[in-house]
Amino acid sequence: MMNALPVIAKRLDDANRSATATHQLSDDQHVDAATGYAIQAMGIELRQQRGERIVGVKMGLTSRAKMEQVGVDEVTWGRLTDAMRREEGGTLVRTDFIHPRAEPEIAFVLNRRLTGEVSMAEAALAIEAVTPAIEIIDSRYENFKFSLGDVVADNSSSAAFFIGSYARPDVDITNLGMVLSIDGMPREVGSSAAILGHPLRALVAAARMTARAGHVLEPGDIVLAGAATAAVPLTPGMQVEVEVQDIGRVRFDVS
Ligand code: OOG
Ligand code: MG
Repeated sequence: MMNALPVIAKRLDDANRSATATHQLSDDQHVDAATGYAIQAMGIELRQQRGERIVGVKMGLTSRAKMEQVGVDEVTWGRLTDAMRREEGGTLVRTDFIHPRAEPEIAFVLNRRLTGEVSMAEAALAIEAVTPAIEIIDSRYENFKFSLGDVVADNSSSAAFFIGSYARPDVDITNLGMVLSIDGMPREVGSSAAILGHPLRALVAAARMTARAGHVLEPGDIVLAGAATAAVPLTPGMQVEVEVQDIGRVRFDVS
């Protein structure tokens, strides 16, 4: 039985709001990436109808470590809303999520519109600030298992994010150490170079891929470049911190 796309978008939205996993779309029908993006847009519209505002985008699967962890080897993107943003140093409630994982990331804050085919130099000029970031991903699918179309439909697993303090836009981000620590002990260690060879490429990809969907990156938007390492499952009591060399730290607790 083929389900209409709005029905699927609603099922994923319900799964998110009730923190209850749902079965993969590919159990019922094949969903390609283009269909996945159409479902994602419908799901975001449901959020907007509840008053949420788009504040940027997240890039996903921009590093080999991430691609290998979930078995999907294409770069994806999703939308970030104001309701997904969490206070730096704050507390994340484990039961608000299905099976949350934390990822060490770098975020860009934009100072101008950026859309379509842009060069690395143009992308660099659009950066107001660079910040350390943590993305919380929480696949709405059972066992965190999905195909490319499935994960795209599910807003690329995005659930929440933390942004640290702003660093100057001209800091060299080519090859910075990135450490995700749990309770003060390093758990995942990587380099910003793992993100498409240079995290700026994630911003170039964001401008290009979002434009295909008619989405434009606006001044003030936040763009998460994607995780440099595998994601770490969260359990109550954990203290999570990400440090990005030369940029700074960002942390939160899990209750
Ligand atoms: C897909 C989202 C991946 C990243 O930073 O690579 C992602 C997933 O792993 O569930 O956010
Ligand atoms: Mg991510």
